Amino acid sequence: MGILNVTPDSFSDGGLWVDRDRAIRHAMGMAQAGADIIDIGGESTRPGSLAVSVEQELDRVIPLIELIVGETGLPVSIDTGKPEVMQAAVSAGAGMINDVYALRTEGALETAAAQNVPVCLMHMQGRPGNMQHKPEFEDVVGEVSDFLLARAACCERAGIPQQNILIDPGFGFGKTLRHNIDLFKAIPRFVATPYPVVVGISRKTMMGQLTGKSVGQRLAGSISAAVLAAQAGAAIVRVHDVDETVDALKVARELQSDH
Ligand code: PT1
Repeated sequence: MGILNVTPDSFSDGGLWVDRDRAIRHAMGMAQAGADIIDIGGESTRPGSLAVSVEQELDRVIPLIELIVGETGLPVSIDTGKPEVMQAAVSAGAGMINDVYALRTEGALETAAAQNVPVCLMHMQGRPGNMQHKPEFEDVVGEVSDFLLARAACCERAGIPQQNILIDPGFGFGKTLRHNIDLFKAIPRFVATPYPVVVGISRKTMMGQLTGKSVGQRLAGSISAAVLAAQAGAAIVRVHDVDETVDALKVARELQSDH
């Protein structure tokens, strides 16, 4: 899964058109490089980020979804917690909903169920604005796993078929380095549930903590984590660097296969 952030570039004076053109070229590049899904998000959820309005998010993502589905032919996933955006995105051609709030926003569960597309449920402690303030768990793997299974059960009760539900431990979302490491090592436990597992770790703070590198220097660390996640059974890895990650996954797969 290739990441396409469509949060405006404050350094560009071309407005939405320049950003749109750049976004489409980036999506085409990821498709060419072997992405299977493009994940489009119009609201940052990294630590300390602030919410944007429904109108702003719709303006950013909806015109792009149609273009990117048309140009790349790839399934597009919409990274949003807002029911209005979920609905409009699927109408515009998105084939998957990726919600870091795990459909807990008012109206999101019902709206997602009505769209008839796969949904990715992610665990987060707190909200993006405050989640890294003082993350605390007694048993991070148990708590994250209980939360995801409870949300998946809610989805099934709301009419989302089991085969349309994916789960994601939410690396970096209200977690210390220790929590993230414990969760990463427990990927096989999440894989043992009925739900395919999504792992998003690319360029995150934990990569910086493990390597001492700034955000632009975390490629090797991120690839290493993506390969290990896939080896542990993750179905989808959400990454910025599609070309490099696809190569790494191809090599790892060939050098490990029994045939
Ligand atoms: C993710 C994810 C996501 N991450 C899914 N969707 C982000 N399913 C957005 C940091 O520690 O992991 N899974 N959508 C981006 N969020 C973050 C969080 C970015 C933490 C950076 C950090 O640096």
